[in-house]
Amino acid sequence: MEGSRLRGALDPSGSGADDIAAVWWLLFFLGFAVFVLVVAALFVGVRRSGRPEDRSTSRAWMLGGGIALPAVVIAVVLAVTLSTMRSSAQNPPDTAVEVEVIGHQWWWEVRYPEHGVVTANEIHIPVGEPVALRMQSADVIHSLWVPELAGKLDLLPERVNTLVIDATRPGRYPGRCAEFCGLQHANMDIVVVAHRPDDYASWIEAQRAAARVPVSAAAQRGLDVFVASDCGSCHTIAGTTANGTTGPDLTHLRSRESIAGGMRDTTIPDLREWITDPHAVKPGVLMPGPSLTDDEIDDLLAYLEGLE
Ligand code: HEC
Ligand SMILES: [Cu+2]
Repeated sequence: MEGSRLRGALDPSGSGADDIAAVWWLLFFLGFAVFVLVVAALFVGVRRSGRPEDRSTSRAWMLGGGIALPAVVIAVVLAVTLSTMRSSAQNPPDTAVEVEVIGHQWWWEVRYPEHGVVTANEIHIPVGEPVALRMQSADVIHSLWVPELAGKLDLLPERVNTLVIDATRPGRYPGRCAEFCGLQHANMDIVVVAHRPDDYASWIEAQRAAARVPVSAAAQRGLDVFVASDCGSCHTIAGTTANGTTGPDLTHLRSRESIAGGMRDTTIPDLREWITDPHAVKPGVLMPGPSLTDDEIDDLLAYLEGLE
C-alpha cells in the first residue's frame, strides 16, 4: 500500500506483470463462470428431486459437465499458462540495459557493468526500455519479486538467471526477496526506480563519481576511523582504500532511500542507530556488533553524511 493506491501484481506497470495479470484474470473469470454453472445445476437438481429420473439427460450432464467442460477449461488454462511462461523466459534483446543483481544474506548488490556503477537495494532503470537483470546469489537461494513489473525469478549460487523487466511508466516499484533465505529473509526489500531517460542518465552520471572527499575535520577523522576499524574490509567507498565487497558499497550511501534491506532510512539518526549496534536493528546481520566509542561514531557519521 502506498498512499491510497492498492498496489501489487494486479496493478501492472511492466510487460511481464501485464501478461501475468492477464492469466490471473482469465483464471478468475473461468473459475467464476464454472462456479455460477455449478450453483445453477445445484438449484435445478434440488428442484427436480423426487421426480422420476431421465437417464439420458443425466448421462449428458455427467459427460458434458464432468468430463468435456473440465477438459476444455483445463486445456485453455494450460495453453495460456505455457505460452505466458514461454514469453516471460525469452532472451533479452541486444539493446537491453545490462544490470547485475547479486543476492546476499540479507541485501541486494546491484551493478551496472557498462558504467562501473555499484549500488545496493535499489535498481534504477530507464522507463520504456527492456532491462536484462543478470541474477546470481553470493550464498543461499534468493528470489526477486517486484509484483508490479514482473514475475518471480530465483537467484542461485554459481548460475546466472536472467529476468527481463521493463517499466511502462516512471515511478518506484517496491519488491522483496521471495525465497526463504534465513533469519532476516523478511528484511530483504528492494525497490526498482524507473526514470525518464534524462533522469536516468543523470543518475548514472552521479553514481559513477568517486565518493565526496571529507570537508570537515570530523569527517576526515571519520574516514580514518572507517579505514582503521576495518569497515573497508567489507565495504567499498570509491576513491578511498576501502574496497571490501561482502557488504553494500557505500560510495553514494546517502543517495539511496534506505539501508539494511529497507529497515531504516539513510537519515543520520537511522545511520547512528545502525552503526552503534546493527544487531539490535537486524538480529543475525553479517556485520560485526558495536566496537566503537561515542566519539568515533560521531566522526563516522560526519563522514557518512557526506556520501551523497
Ligand atoms: C564483516 C563485514 C562487515 C564489516 C567489518 C562492516 N560491515 Fe557494514 N555491513 C555489512 C553487511 C553484510 C551489511 C548489510 C547487512 C544487511 O542489510 O543485511 C552492512 C551494512 C552497512 C551499512 C548500511 C548500508 C546499506 O546500504 O544497507 C552501513 C552504513 C555500514 N554497514 C557501515 C559500516 C561501518 C561504518 C563499519 C565499520 C565500523 C562496517 N559497516 C563494518 C558488513 C560489514
Ligand atoms: Cu533472500
